Amino acid sequence: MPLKLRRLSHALGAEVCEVDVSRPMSETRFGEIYQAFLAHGILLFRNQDITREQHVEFSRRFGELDRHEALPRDRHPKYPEILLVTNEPNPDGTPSDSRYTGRQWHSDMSFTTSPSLGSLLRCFTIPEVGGDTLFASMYLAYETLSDGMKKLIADLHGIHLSGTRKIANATTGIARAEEQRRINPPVAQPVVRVHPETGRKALYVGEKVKRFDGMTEEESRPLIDYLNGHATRPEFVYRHQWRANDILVWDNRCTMHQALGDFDESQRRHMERTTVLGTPSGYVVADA
Ligand SMILES: O=C(O)CCC(=O)C(=O)O
Repeated sequence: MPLKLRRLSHALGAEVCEVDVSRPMSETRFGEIYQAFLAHGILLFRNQDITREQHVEFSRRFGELDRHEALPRDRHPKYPEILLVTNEPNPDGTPSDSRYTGRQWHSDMSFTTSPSLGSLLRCFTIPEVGGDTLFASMYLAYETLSDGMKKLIADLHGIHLSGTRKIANATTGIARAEEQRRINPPVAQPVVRVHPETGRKALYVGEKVKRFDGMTEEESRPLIDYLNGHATRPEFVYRHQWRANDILVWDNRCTMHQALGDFDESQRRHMERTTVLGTPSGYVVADA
């Protein structure tokens, strides 16, 4: 039976219907899923009531998994391949470190020299309303730029910082951001990346970019803001409304995403992510 897909938006995304990711899957069937992943940028699997072991096992089909050495605070205590994105307080009652993860446009692990190929986020608990995630097609973002702009940005490198996030509570957020920057020095990434598998060019920016290498922050800011604003125009974006047991897989090489904080923070939102390692990209810079 051919793989059943339902497109999620004009720009990107498809739901894979009638597949249980915890069941044994042939190479042929996984090959079809992987081709759909390359074609659509994000894939949604609904109703996946699976164990953490099954989440990790299915993720490994996409490639070697990150053990999240760069984000030690957010790792699951028993499963280093799983990263927590949760507002459930810690066992000692202190607020979770990861409760504001992803509240800015980004592509996972862009602040390292091996940025992620893809991520698989599983939804456990979602607030009554809100807590959606936005995804943008960075292929469309690049392809719709003028020839002049494409020429201007062709050789630019953006300096990506870890731990730059919009935070409601400055106290815990600042300590965390400082620790993350100690572990992850700034990394310059090409502003235009060629997708290693599809060969298509994609814009590679986001809100972690502080400036362009060789330019001041003041000089860089207007162009960074322009590119981020252009990339996240509504016509390039899919907004995902989560249900418990959704698994969403995204290709970090041609999409970026942002978790929205538009929900009642007294309600629980608990997600768990695996991160597939990508190919080397970018270089460390001494000074951001
Ligand atoms: O919680 C979400 O919706 C997205 C989390 C996120 O941005 C990430 O895992 O990189």
